[in-house]
Amino acid sequence: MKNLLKGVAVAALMLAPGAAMAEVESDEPIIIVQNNWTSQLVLSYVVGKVLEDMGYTVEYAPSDSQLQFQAMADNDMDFQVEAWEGSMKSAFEKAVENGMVDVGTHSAETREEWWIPNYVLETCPEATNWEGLNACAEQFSTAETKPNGRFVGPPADWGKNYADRVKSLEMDFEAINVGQAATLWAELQSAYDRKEPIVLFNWTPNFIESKFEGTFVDFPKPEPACFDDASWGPNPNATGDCGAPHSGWLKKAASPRFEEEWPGAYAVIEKVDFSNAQIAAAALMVDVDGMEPEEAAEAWMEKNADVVASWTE
Ligand code: TMO
Repeated sequence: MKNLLKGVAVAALMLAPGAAMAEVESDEPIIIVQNNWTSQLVLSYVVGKVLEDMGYTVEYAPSDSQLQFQAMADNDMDFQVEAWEGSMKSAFEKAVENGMVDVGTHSAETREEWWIPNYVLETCPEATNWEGLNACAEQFSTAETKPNGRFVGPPADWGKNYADRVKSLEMDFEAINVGQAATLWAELQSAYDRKEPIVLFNWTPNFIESKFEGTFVDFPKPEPACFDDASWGPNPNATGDCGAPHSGWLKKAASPRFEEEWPGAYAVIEKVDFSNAQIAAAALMVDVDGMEPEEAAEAWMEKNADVVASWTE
């Protein structure tokens, strides 16, 4: 018993210098939001680990991609590393009106949209455009959607626009939404192996571009009027008859309490800035190399040690 206590005391002494170095403004946990796609999970761990190394207490909490922003405005969650314009703009902007903090825009340029593998162009050469794609809708039909084509749509919390477009543009498609990202890739792989026509939701930066050759489908470019003026766009009787932005922003968001409670950590999240290549690499480590997101975060930090160091300078 005595020896055990002695051991504990020695361990405590050994920890002491580190603990002293790691003095932070508050031990209250910083709650980092986790979503349901890979790069977001990996990069959340990257930022979380940097903050933990500085001595902050970090917790992770899964959240819906739309509801997360109001939760941050309410100080129920504290940080989101990847807010995407295409799927989250309106929920993001509403939450900013309610107090959520826009912590700035990454260098990365993003796109979320209907997407086809390039071999599809052999049988439907105009499919890079929504009207051309629609003309070949039957090629994409399944037993479930016949005679309409099937659009393999995103999980519900990535927004309704992508599926609703079928209605507002009166397309001969039916959106069949998946429950999780992994189903998108399984559908793509199985079609790809057999060179079968497929159109699915995809985004960039992602691991997809290093594994599959493909193209986004162009829809009418979005303008605010597309969503509040029915007369705008190809369908004079419907709103939402447009696509997602071709070069969308990627933002960081924080709770109103963040800067006050953890100013040293806030200085870090302000500096965090990911490029397209850095985000794609994070996804690839998991979706191609098979790492767990947390393990991928460690590997990512090793590869990008200079980037990580620049956040805490
Ligand atoms: C929200 N996402 C990046 C998966 O399109």
